[in-house]
Amino acid sequence: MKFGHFDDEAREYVITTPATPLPWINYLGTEGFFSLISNTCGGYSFYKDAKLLRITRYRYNALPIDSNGKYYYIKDGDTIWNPGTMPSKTPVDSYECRHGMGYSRFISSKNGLEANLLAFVPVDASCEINRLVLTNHSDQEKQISLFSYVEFCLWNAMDDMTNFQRNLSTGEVEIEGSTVYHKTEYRERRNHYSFFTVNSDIDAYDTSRDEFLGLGNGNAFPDAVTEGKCRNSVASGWYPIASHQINLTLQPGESRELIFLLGYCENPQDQKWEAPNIINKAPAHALIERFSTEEQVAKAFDNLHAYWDQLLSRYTVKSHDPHVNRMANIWNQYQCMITFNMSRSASYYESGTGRGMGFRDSCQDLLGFVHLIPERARERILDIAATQFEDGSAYHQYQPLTKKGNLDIGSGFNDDPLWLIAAVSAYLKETGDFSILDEMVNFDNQKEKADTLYEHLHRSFTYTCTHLGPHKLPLIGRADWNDCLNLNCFSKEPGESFQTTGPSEGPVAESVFIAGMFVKYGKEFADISRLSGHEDLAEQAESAVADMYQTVLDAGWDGEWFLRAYDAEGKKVGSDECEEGKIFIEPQGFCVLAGIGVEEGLAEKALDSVKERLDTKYGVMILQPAYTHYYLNLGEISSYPPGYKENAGIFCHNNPWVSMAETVIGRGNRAFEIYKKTCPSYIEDISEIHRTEPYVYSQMVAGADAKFHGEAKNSWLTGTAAWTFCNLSQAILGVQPSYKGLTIDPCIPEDFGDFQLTRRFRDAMYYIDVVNPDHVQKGVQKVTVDGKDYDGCLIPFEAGKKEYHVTIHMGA
Ligand code: BGC
Ligand code: IFM
Repeated sequence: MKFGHFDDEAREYVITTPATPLPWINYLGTEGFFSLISNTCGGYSFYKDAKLLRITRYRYNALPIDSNGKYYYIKDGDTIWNPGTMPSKTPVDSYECRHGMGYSRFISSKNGLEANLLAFVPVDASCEINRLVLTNHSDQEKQISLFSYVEFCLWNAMDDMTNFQRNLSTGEVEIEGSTVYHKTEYRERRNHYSFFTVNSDIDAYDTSRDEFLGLGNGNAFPDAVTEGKCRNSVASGWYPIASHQINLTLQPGESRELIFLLGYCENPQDQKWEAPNIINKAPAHALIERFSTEEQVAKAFDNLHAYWDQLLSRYTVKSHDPHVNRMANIWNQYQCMITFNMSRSASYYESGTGRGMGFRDSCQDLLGFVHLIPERARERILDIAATQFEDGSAYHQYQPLTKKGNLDIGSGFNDDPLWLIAAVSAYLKETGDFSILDEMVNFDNQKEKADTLYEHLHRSFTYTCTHLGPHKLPLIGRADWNDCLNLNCFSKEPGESFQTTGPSEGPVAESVFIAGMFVKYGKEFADISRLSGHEDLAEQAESAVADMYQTVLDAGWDGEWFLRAYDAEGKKVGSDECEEGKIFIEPQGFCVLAGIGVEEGLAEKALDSVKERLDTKYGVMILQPAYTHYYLNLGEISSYPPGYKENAGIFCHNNPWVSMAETVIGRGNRAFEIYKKTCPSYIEDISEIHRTEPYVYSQMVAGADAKFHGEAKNSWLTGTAAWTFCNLSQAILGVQPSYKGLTIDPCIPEDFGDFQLTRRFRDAMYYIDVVNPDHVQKGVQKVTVDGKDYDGCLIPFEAGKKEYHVTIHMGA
């Protein structure tokens, strides 16, 4: 069952009922000012950091679900309704929500009045524009009152939810014409404020929530709206809001366009402490000036379109499969941008108050983003690397605003360092910009401790070499990619946090997954070293990688698949010997991706075992059999009921690893079969089972052991976005950036047919035609570049050459 449909031409998902199984959201904003917006107008805004600079308030665990947002109430006679239906939930006569690239549009009508609300954040301004067009389609004159509503958050969202003894006394606002300024904290910090304005005269306003809603009232039917009269209240402490009342008379057929603007302003740093205790309104006035006319707003919206046109033109596919085209050309890339911007901070499943940027998460997000805006990828890499410690280990998370490591979580996830190599190698391949390696980067953000980015990579690599366990496999530390595989926590008592460090952290548990990573990214480190003139280190790295390869064969192979780990007592995890958790997905995917066991015939065996033991119609599960009870020696993983999350859920993130691994051994049919199972567009028809947004990936789908097998959770912010984009674009469709050029070597299902691709690579455009007359799954028989036969699939990049016309003839 569907709750809408794709409009590929407009690059929108059109939701046709407000009653989606869960709020289906979108993100507005590209760099600083961001908003989350659901299909019923719920959500919130923040500037750069969802925890520290939260502009509007959201309520978690709220009833009704998703019941705070930027709302417009229309009072038409006795009827009160909202364009997105919330919060009044008054049934409307028609409803449509269109989520597009950086904007959302709500078109609904009631009693002959149509509301068309467009919400977006301009590409180069720190504000959200809400353009509301009201049209009277009835044959009677209408006299209506319109009320806007935003509830301000007192900036630090965590503090805002907890520290009431202080916060109920700090709220301050100021009203100037149609503009409500929210200036709480300005008294103390004098550096930022927000405002909410409209480009029209207003009849009244409110800034005190209690006055507007009425004491003890929810926001569905505010007293001021029911009575048709705002109180002109000026908040002092308590709960500051902004509401404008605008009374309108609309003749039959008449429209009225209103532009609401929620802005965020900062004072220049040097004014910070000298400014008197009144806000400097100049930046707000300048913003309001820029977006107060219909033409200006139309132009800003066009610019947003142009921004996305340009980004999405960097990689385009035309195949016979509409799902592939839609995901590759639109939604998968869009989600890669969102995960790059948000990391794991703000979604409807991450409150924006806990996790900020993840070291491993953001490094992986870069894999799917770097082709879009390489300059921002560069900047991000340097930020991430600056949270690394001198010994190569790293803070697991950091705060987006301060860019400082998160002390509460600390370090100790032993896969983290290697992800930095993954990110940097992807950047180098995409851009050829080796100068990044010479950038001086701090350790732990301390100026006195700095070295080149290359040296950071060297320390990442060395960290694994110097942290090997009894089998010479990498020590797992607190966990590897699988956060919940806490093999050193055997002495933890029930109720103790999994995240604490201390004496219970046993030193010896080992990870075969990290070994796979080390082989894969160790080779990259060797290549980077050689290409940047560190031949001695390249050779050392190659030899360490070769040793690890052998170690995996000796101590990491279980007979039919790769072992997962050894626990703190040296017992196997993910082995046929285990009663539960006999096989895990991660090492099968990653070891094969690293090339381990391909020549030895083990790769095929491992992937066959995955198909036999982990496959379901909704995707590949992370492990089997599920853990049915809690294991002290395994940690958080067994705390989940069977089938959920890391305990035998379908973790969408590592499905592409297995799909890509299949392409390593040339099985395009199977690679694509795996791709399809979790692909949003392919499973749109089962939205009532899947439940999360059908246009983006979710982190997890409940596995076969779960009561709600097939139900997804945690949409949007997941490494799945980047990895599936890599899988589809690089492994299946086969266009892989490499240090010297573009390698083109598709691995597709037999019946996939021919396809065309365009790919911007550095400053050139590649126009690629793939023909497959013999319907092979893999294999390139002939290559032509600009009409001339060419030897090999690597088409070297030549400086100055702006266009490449490539034909790839696949064949046996
Ligand atoms: C979750 C994991 C997550 C981890 C983050 C755990 O509670 O279950 O999925 O990766 O927290 O540190
Ligand atoms: O690898 C992690 C990721 O960092 C956060 N989400 C869950 C994954 C698996 O535990």
